[in-house]
Amino acid sequence: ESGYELWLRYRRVEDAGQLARYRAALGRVVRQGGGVLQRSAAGELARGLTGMLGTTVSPRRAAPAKAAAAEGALVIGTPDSSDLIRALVPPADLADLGEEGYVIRRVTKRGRTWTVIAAHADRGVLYGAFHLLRLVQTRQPLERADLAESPAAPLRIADHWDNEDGSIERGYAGRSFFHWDRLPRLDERYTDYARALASLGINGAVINNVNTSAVYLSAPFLEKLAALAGVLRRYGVALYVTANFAAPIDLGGLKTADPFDTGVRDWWEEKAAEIYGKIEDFGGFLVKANSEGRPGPLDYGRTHADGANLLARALKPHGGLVMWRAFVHDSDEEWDRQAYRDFVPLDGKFEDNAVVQIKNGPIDFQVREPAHPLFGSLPRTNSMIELQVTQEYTGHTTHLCYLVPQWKECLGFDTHKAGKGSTVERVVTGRVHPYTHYGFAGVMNVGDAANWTGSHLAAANTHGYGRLSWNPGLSAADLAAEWTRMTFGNDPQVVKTVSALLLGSWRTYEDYTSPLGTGYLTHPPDGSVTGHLDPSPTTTTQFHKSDSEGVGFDRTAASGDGYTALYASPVRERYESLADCPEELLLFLHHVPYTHRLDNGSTVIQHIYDTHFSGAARVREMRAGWDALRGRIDRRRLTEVRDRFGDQMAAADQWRDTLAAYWFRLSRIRDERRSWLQATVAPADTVLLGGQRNTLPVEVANATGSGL
Ligand code: BDP
Repeated sequence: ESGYELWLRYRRVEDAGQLARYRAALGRVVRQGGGVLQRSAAGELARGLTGMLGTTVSPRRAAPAKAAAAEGALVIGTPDSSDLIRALVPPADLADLGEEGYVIRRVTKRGRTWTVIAAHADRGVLYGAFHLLRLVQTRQPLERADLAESPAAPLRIADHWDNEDGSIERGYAGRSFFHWDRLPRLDERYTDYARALASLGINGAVINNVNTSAVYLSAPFLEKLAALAGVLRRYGVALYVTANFAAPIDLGGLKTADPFDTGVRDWWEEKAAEIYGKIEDFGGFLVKANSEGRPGPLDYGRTHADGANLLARALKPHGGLVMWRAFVHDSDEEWDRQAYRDFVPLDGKFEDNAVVQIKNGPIDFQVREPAHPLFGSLPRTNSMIELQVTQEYTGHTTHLCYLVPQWKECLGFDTHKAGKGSTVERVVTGRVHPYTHYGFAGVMNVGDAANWTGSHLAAANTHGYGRLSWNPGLSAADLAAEWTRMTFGNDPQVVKTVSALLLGSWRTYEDYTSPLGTGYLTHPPDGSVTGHLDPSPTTTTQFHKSDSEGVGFDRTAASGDGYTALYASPVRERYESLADCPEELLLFLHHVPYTHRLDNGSTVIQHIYDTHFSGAARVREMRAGWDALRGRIDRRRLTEVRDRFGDQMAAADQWRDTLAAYWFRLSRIRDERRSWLQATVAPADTVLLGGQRNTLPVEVANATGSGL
């Protein structure tokens, strides 16, 4: 198998009894009306059920005749489009589910039993259809099915960092599959992508990079966008683009992009009208402004709110939205505090169709960061969270790093900004402050690779992101198991092994790369794909502040940069205190001597050595675990994943050796548990045990090689 089908694999049900029960319940599909989204729902059910039931299932308009009634039927639709639905599900049961929610239920009426997917609107029917398919894919019994779902947030967006030349910024799964040279000509992959998004409940896609030129807003491009929007629309996905703030200059020939200039305002209004003339359900703009050299309102002495409102007002008559990114920074020193400093004073100044999009943490998608202090700090400004699905700092496609546990941890973080219980999850699902727009954006990890994500297991992150954006209450363990079942089948051994591999992978990656919140240690991007992948601690000391005395970034109010003060009590005090601060964030928040003792009695330096070694060793165990699935997973995917684990083993060793040597060289404190130094350090440079530092210069030979 190539992996192209992702989690939408519809293999025949193996167990004969179960197959018979599914056939009886789902062998006929009745759809009586509805629009394009219901047609897509019916099409997907036909495809999925035909595959899984091993018999042709095609939707009909009429209920099966009495004689065939014993075989039952699946009925889908809305009360408006279907009298059967009206008869089977009381409208009151759908009333609170909104436009996107649905009910899946077994209903027995006048001696006949129906399986029903009912929703208030077609969009709900589509999501319900994918849910039902998921139930069958994961081989759940339907006999007592009775569930109602609606999404936690209205914005569930896939962000692409794709460029018009086909490259993808921080993309590791081949090149972009948005072919601007060929569009408006369409190919099948667009449809399959839209299916994959809809299956997760994702309802918007930003199809170009945050670092964008204005070309996407030009007339010829709008034709291409319209074609793409047409495909996405069939699956309920709205098309958005990132807008370059200087577009009035670059495209319109104006002399300024000042938000207070009437010519600029008119230009955006006309542009918005032009776009909606071509794409009636256009979602809106995402904007990166005044960050990393991008143009923005600050260039004209205006604020981020002024900039966002300029675009928001242009979009408002058409129902569009502006997602304005809070990822702003001018200097490394201020990086952790700048977004807070720039946005908090603007609270309440943004239009109600603008949303501030906040990365999960204050730095930049590191393996471990605290939750961004802006969450909960903008009670009167719509806010959404931005997560990174592509593994920019978490191993690209070489390392397995299942990020759902990381996202869950961030979402579960209690900001205390509006009292106890103001978790990030509740903030971005609009339950803490009365937001009108809120939700999730995920920077995607898909490209034109045969399996979409470059490495087969990376698709678990794509799936996990989408599912969490629908329901952030789902557990990482349930999502890992669900994805595994849908991707590799229901063999209990496979489900158990792959789930465990996924669930342990983030911690393992953290251990051999950057334990205790050390943070940014990767090679800066230099145009090559190894940027932000390989270890390079000496080039990022401004982030981890390691020196011969100690390690860690002092962000306390007492002696550091004051970052801890951006949190509410009691988080602030917990972070400020060396004794109380969560150990996994120790070096993110404090600068400590290498001999500082952790809760487990180890010194910081010893812990660093231990985790680098144990983490790298666990990658070997991961491959062994995977190997044990031989015969249970198709040969191609088995081999490709195995090869990937081989690459990860080598890379983990390189991380371990580079980092252990780096900190030894700085601290000159030797590893108490292993003898790797004795092999490489000349006897004259004796390194003292027991935390005492050797004052002699020590060269660690072969620091990055196998010599350790
Ligand atoms: C960083 C990426 C950079 C992005 C930037 C952003 O390295 O390519 O442009 O974030 O989010 O993680 O704007």
